[in-house]
Amino acid sequence: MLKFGIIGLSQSGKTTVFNALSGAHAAVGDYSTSKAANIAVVKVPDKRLDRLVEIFKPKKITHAEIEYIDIAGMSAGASSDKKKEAAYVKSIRETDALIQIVRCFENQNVPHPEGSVDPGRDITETDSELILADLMVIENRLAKLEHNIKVVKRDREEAEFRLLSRLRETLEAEKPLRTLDLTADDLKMIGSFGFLTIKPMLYVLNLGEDQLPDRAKWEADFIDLTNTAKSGLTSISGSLQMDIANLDQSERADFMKELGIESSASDIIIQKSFEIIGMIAFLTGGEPEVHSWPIRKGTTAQEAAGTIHSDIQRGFIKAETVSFDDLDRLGSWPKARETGKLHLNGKAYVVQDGDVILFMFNV
Ligand SMILES: Nc1nc2c(ncn2[C@@H]2O[C@H](COP(=O)(O)OP(=O)(O)OP(=O)(O)O)[C@@H](O)[C@H]2O)c(=O)[nH]1
Ligand SMILES: [Mg+2]
Repeated sequence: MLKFGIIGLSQSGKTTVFNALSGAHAAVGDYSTSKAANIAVVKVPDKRLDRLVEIFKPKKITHAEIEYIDIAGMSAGASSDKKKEAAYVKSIRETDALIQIVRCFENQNVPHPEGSVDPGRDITETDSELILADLMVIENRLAKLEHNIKVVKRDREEAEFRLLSRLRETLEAEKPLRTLDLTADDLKMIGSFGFLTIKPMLYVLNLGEDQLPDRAKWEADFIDLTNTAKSGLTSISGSLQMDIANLDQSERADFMKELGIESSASDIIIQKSFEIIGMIAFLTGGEPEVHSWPIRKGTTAQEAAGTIHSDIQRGFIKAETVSFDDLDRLGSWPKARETGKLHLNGKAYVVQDGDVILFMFNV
């Protein structure tokens, strides 16, 4: 399952947003003395599943899921406390993508660790910690490579040296690695390092209720953060959204309407989470279950089969595929077959968003 880490300075509203996302009730503010990470699994909304339910009348509906981890707060200068920093970096290393909560709200009762509210400064600070951690990994590896190359010249090590030098330049210019255009070969070469700044990042401006009317202006101020496909930006009011998440389904719509809020935090953030990580979903349908499966763009049919079960991947024969739009229009699997909209794809077929697939396999 995809893991998203929620990071940001202490008291920026991480746990509040976590609760808003997951409907959980983790303690916030002064009550958040426990430093264990909060973890929640959240369903990804997908309207296409509703239509599949009409078509297949299944016993069970399963949404794609994302795991959110509220990573224990990093106070300013965490890097001076080696043990704390190591734990912080380790939890981040284990995630697939990051969500950075940026405090914009003013609140006299919640002192900012830096003494003032300054979102730009906080972003720089949080990003710099990650950049430093990556730089350290690169410096160590470069030193080793330099030594090795002196002893024996090896093409592979020289190529790695060149690539890492390029990454170092980027980091020294205080840019995260996600801003680089790296080839598949490059990524393979550096895959084992677990770089932090290469992970997709969603910046979430945490606005006070009073700042909500100026949402567009706040987002415009930070739009530069989204100059790569692997980063995104949104704004919400964390505490309002947490209240919304705590309401019953029936009260929720009215409350949101009253406040002029169109989408819930979970809808906004989950959607954006999916986008920055380059995720799509394929669907499976039948009488027992309709199911939405998250995969990365570019995943082949055989790899996609593996997300369901390793046996299906191993014994893969064909993937019978119809696009959601065709199935939606035609209304049934037999109809899709009759009209030639059902395609038999081999293992190298690149799965498209919304493909409805029936895997044929042999074990
Ligand atoms: N006014 C206002 N207060 C907020 C908002 N979001 C969070 N707070 C308050 O800020 C305080 C800190 O929120 P938390 O969610 O605990 O922050 P955190 O980042 O998890 O803090 P640590 O885990 O200690 O690092 C709490 O008292 C929240 O009620 C908001 O949108 N508006
Ligand atoms: Mg917290």
